[in-house]
This record gives sequence, structure tokens and C-alpha cells, in this order.
Amino acid sequence: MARDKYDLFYWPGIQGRGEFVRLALEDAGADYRDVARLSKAEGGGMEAMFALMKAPGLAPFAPPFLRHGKLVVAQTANILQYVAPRVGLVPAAERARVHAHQLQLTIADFAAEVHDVHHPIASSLYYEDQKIEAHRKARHFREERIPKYLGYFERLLAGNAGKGRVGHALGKFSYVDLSLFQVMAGLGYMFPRTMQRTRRKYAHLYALAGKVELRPRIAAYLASPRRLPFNEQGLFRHYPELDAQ
Ligand SMILES: N[C@@H](CCC(=O)N[C@@H](CS)C(=O)NCC(=O)O)C(=O)O
Repeated sequence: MARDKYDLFYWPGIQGRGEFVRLALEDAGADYRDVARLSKAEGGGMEAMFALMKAPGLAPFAPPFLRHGKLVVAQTANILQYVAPRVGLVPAAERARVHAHQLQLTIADFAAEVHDVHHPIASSLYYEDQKIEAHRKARHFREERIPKYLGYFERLLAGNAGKGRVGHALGKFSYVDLSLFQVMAGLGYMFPRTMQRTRRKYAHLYALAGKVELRPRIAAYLASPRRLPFNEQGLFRHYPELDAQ
């Protein structure tokens, strides 16, 4: 039987929220196309993405979205909830799937807060037009929100870790672990000074991220041109003035 084919639609120049989906598809070895990064001749480009967003009926509000056959699924956590059981990235039990989705929605909440650090006033304005507010926002984010979110995930992983065994979000490996890797990578890029002081505090999160990084398909992906570098158009942005001094 032929493997299922998936089409991912996301902004072509950034990791952004699309990266949570890319990591899952890559780790699963899924047969997928990153459509907006393909040429027009290949049926790709941004036009192909916009066309689906303007389609009649239940069109996605925003990227990322995934096409599987005739079905188009949007919202990062929802995409992962849909695709994970199909590619073996979540245990089969309902309890595990509901908890995976719960955790992924918490990561989505965190992603929204990450975005609001550099865009506290409006997404339509440049960072340079909201620098004063961003500076204020960043301090609260670094001092209150990172500890609250990472502290929550750290406790979860600590509870699931065994002697010499890395803790996973659900006890067993799942797509949530891939997303936690991305959160740690993103924060390390965004706030290097803040994060380098947290190695011991979030030891389980760092251990999990280190383990994910070594998964053969993830290691191959990270070393490939498919993994876009972090940049200042994406979700996790490095503005040195927003980091701890
Ligand atoms: N809750 C959605 C958020 C989607 C979202 O904000 N997408 C961004 C790119 S990462 C976008 O293009 N937003 C356009 C807009 O909000 O107007 C998700 O998790 O997928």
C-alpha cells in the first residue's frame, strides 16, 4: 500500500509555528511537501497557500495548515492531533491523546506569548515601532512567564523520568516532546543570556531536548537545508536588547 501523502502549507522563509508540524512529519519520516517552498511549476508557492485560504467553505484562518487527501486541517495543535496517530507519534490510548492535545494547546498559548514579546501592540506594526512596549513586555516574559511555563513542563518531565532515564511529556515519546525541543531551541536563540543561566533549573527539559536532537531523522533534518535558520521574521526572534543584561 502506498504511504499517505501530506501537504504542509506555511510561510516559506521562517520556522514559526509551522516548525512544530515539520518536526513531527520529519520525525515520522512522512511523505510530505512543504508547498509554499516549492516553485509554481511544482504546484507550490505562496499562491497555492493563499488559494486554499480563499477557498469557499471551511478555509483555514491562518497558516500552518495540512492537506491530507481532500481534508484541510488548520491550527497547529489540531494538525498534530490529527496527524500523530496516523504516523505513530502518540500512544493509541484516548487518555494519552487527550493529554497530548492538552499539552500542545499549552505550548500554543506559550507560542502566542512569545510572539507578543516582539509584537506587544500589533502584528501589523514593525518591531521597531513598538520597541518601548516590547522592552517592558520582555522583562515580564523572561521573569514571570518563562519560569511559569518551563517550570510546569519541567515538573511534568521530572515526574516521568526514571533513574538515568530521560522524562517524556506523556511518559513515552510523543509529538509533544518534539514541540518541547522546539520551545527550548527557540528560547535559546531568542534569549541566549537568560537561557544560559537555566541549565540546572530546567535540567529535564534540556535532557529531553538533547535526546530529541539525536533522534536519527531529527538529526538528519536539522543538518539539512529543509531546517530553516531562526531569523527575525519568525516566532522566536533574537533582539539582544530584549534579553537579560
Ligand atoms: N493558533 C494558531 C495561530 C496561527 C497563526 O497565528 N499563524 C500566523 C503565522 S505563525 C499567521 O500567519 N497569522 C496571521 C494572522 O493572525 O493574521 C495556530 O496555532 O496555528
